[in-house]
Amino acid sequence: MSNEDDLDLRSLDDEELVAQMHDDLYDGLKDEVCEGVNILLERGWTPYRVLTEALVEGMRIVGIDFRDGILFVPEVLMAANSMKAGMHILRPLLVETGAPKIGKMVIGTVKGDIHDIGKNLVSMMMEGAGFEVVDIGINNPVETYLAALEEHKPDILGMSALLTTTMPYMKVVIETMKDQGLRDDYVVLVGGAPLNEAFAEAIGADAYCRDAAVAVETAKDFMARRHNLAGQKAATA
Ligand code: B1M
Repeated sequence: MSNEDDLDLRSLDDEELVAQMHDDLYDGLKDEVCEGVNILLERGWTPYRVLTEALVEGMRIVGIDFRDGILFVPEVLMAANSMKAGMHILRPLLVETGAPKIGKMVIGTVKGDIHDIGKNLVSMMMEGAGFEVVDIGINNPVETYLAALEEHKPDILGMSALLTTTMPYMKVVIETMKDQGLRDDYVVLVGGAPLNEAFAEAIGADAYCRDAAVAVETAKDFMARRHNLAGQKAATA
């Protein structure tokens, strides 16, 4: 402890500690958030539980006050950086499962949109489930998506959008894929807070993924279908 006013996070029970971590995330206290993550891991929490209950829930609270004009961009950026620091500790633990590679995904946030926490989380969880993930970052125009598909030849294209103003750009990407005769070569999964199933269907995506866990399950499902199809074709050839 550096001074007498510092709170000893270790003295808190799990519930108090998680509540304190929500406060620390809200206040953009990166070191404290990281310390909390480490303490919960030491107490035997799974990385996924720390991620969802301490970090994602904390960011949900930040989102509400951002929406209501109580927090502004600089504060939210600090909260986001604290969340990223916590995710950085969890990443190797979520990713190193030793699972055999079951498919490949290119993922990126669409043009005009710089939100990347959710996308990063999806990437981590997908890697942990045995997918090879090529993350092309934020603010991607259609050309960047197409170049990444050409270069990496994935099974899945994942797109993320957090703004109602940027989500329509997903349609631009899908329509361009159609125009170039590429659409059916890939499974297209989309996600982000303002999306829903009806939107995904309307733009011609294969599925909407509500969160990272759903993204993993959906991706696995599509890979299994692809393998079954390939098996059937081989059997009838
Ligand atoms: Co922004 N922002 N933001 N922001 N921001 C939102 C999205 C907003 C809802 C806040 C609010 O008003 N309540 C609002 C959008 C409103 C709207 O469109 N109707 C908003 C706004 C308005 C803005 C600016 C315009 C603010 C301004 O400048 N005036 C600006 C836009 C910048 C831009 O992109 N051009 C802006 C900026 C920022 C920061 C830079 C400060 C920061 C981003 C930092 C960063 O990402 N590096 C930020 C943040 C942090 C948020 C909130 C608070 C949190 C987003 C987040 O990280 N959530 C957000 C409020 C909210 O969403 N409730 C908000 C945690 C994350 C784990 O969840 O991203 O939903 P999420 O991801 C989930 C699922 O959605 C899904 O799985 C993830 C994990 O479970 N998923 C996928 C996501 N992508 C997927 C892709 C897939 C599958 C699933 O592919 C297969």
